[in-house]
Amino acid sequence: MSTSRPHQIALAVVLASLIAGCGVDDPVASDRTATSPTNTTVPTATLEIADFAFGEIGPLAAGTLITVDNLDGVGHTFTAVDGSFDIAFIEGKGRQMITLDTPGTFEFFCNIHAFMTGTITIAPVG
Ligand SMILES: [Cu+2]
Repeated sequence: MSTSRPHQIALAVVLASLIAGCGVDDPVASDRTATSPTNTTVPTATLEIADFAFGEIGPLAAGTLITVDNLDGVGHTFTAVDGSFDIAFIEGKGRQMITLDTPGTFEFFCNIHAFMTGTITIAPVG
């Protein structure tokens, strides 16, 4: 009978430390929630790839989060001619994201199908 007591005490200690752990974590979680509104102000844009061609993408503000959406069944890359950015592989029907922070006009191409080209302009913020 009394042999089960140490078990119960150990369980109680584990539960108490788990509950205490949750109490410590909660303020951190609410801090993260409090800072999230600033994250939602990041501008976003989508660049589609379809039929072995890049779609149009207008001038974007520096820091825009760009989703490159590959609608083709084969892989492509999103590669700057000057090497300033490179998504080395976007699988067929896949998508990847990249943030371009440096203002300027950049020519890009697909490193697998070099005939796929485009131009993107990144405008300075402010
Ligand atoms: Cu390609």
